[in-house]
Amino acid sequence: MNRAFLLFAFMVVCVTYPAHPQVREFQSPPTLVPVGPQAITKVTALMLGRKPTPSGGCEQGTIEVNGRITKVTLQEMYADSTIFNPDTNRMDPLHLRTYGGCNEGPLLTVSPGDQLRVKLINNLPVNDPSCLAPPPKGLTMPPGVGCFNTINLHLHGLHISPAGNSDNVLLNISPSSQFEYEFDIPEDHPAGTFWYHAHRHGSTAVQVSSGSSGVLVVRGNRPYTPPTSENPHPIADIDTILHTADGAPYPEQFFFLQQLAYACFSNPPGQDGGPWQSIFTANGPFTFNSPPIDPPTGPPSPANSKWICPMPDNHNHASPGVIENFTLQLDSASIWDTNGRFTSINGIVQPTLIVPAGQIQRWRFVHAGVHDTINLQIVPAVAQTDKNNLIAESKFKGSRQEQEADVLQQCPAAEQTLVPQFEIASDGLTLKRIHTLAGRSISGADGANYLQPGYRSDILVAFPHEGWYCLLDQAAAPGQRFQPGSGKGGGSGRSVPQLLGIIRVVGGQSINGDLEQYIEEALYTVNPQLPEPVRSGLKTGNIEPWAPLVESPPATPGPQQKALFAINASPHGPPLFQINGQSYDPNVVNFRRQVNTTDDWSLSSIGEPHIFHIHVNPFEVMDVRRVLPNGRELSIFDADGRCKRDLPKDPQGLASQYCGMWHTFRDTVFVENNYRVLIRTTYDRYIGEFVIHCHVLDHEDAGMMLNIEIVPDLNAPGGGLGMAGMKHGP
Ligand SMILES: [Cu+2]
Repeated sequence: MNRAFLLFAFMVVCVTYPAHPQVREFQSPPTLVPVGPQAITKVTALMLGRKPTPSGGCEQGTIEVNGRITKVTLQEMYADSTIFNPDTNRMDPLHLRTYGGCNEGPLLTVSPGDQLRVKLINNLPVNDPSCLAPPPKGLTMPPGVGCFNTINLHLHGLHISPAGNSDNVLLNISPSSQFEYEFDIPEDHPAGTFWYHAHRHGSTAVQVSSGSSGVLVVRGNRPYTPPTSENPHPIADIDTILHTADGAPYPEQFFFLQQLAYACFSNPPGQDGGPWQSIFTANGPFTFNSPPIDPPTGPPSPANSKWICPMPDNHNHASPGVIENFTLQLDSASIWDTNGRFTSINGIVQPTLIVPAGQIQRWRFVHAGVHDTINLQIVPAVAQTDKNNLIAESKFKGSRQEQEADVLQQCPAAEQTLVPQFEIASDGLTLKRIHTLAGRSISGADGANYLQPGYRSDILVAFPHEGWYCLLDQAAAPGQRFQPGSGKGGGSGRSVPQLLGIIRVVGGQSINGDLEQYIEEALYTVNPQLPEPVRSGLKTGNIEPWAPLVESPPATPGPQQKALFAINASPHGPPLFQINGQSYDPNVVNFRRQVNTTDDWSLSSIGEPHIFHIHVNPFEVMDVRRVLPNGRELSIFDADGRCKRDLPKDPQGLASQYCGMWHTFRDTVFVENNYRVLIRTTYDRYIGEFVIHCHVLDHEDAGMMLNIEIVPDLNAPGGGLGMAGMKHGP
């Protein structure tokens, strides 16, 4: 399509559909201020193909690109901002720990072979009540949780060194100090969608649910090259084939999905800095004396009612929305179901995105939330004229529960009308086949894109006709959700669909016929340089030449590794969050393995689902098995890797989100009760200590994490590290 026409269409849109005061425009992630000799070039590059993002007061960081070295300054700081609350139809004030001042950290972009240097400046106050022993009354926390002003930085999904000043999550960066990270991205690193976030044990959940996270994109320009006997699978980047006929990359959009768990606290006069003991809720103050939060059923009480932010006056001293009390705000399986907060996109609740019909776009989704499963669907809205503007017509008011009827009425999901999502990468890694999520089964994996905390999904999407569309977090069966509580698998409360965003399709060209064919035909047509049959493979969704990982080496002989997630009762004190019966101890190495070996791991959960994540190396999903009550295990896949249709009925509903995962490579995976997930991972290249953990980050903080150490040679003294007998300190 002609770019001048698109520009014209865009201008027409702006003139014809002025932003309604209540319409919140979709925004791309914030970007850093370019400095240094190449600043002008960088600014130009940043503006290409994308509207400049209003800084929103978050210019508290810089980027300097000098050849292969990208220097970034990130400030961890308290910042005052706002977020829309559909419940009250106004902006709630926020006072959160952020990277640079926005609700979402700045977009970072690197290329394979780059060195990314991040100067992480911790500008949080030294005075940290969560770091006192014991903490103030009402701020009690599980063992290991606290010191919310101590930070570090993790690049999630990157294959880089976990040691020293690289992706080392065992560092503590104290308030009022700074540290310079050097991340060497290897030349052969896959291009894809990754993210970065705070990862200091004990403060991870508080900081990430406060917005200390952002998108990290690795862009690649390595074209397809034919295999040779020496290099049977040369690396090639899918970025090189996703373009229009005139060579312009498909327009891309980032959807950084956050679950900011802010609450407004009642503080005594003159004590703006805490002590964070009493949350304003619709049913009165929620304090450490309130009844337990779980389960969310039963009569309304402060513990299971929505949080409110009253305007401060002489009678109340309401704080802005903060995240300061781990136990009240995060340490509950069901709190996100009832607290009234909405999943946001790039820091905005229910934004409206404008796209032309017929245009193929690349959408990059990152689940940067802490608690809630997101079940993505795109459906046409019922209201289809500007007069019936979904927002202006006062639809979608109230809490998620109160909006449910409007969502169901305005955004009805139907098999025939669901807009298909063509997934090309999961967890940043290009798939071997395009995974079509279309409307054959509305509640099953065919119709929805299940994102669990930590997941990424890159899709190609094209809208067939002008009109309004809803981006939904669709209601999901209990067995597909993270939220536990029943003791029998996922899903405590009733799952409620949430409107995540609105898509306004204007201009462009309608598509008649099959969307899958339209996209695959487009890929075929615009890439004439590719040899047959690689090129014709695109017509059937075969993208294996651009998949960075195709097959793991066989597992090294030896015992299989296992990770059994369970919350275990403690004889004295709060429940223990454990893997293999062990709570996290930073001084213990739980697994020691040799570099360049390959292990099979068996993952399971008891009591409620958890989310497995391993640093540094991705894994291949080898199999997913239903575990029947008699202990028998049945693979959910048939010989072709498709989900079997004849499995015995699962009372929780088949966890069909696994259906597309057969032999895919990922770094994070949902582990549902009564399932066993079998994975294979190679400890490739890097030595050092890193972690596996549950990506429900409050579980991680509370102990659901283990250390793994990769050594040069298990048979050498000390695993090959240090000199034998050498003393380390006193
Ligand atoms: Cu967990």
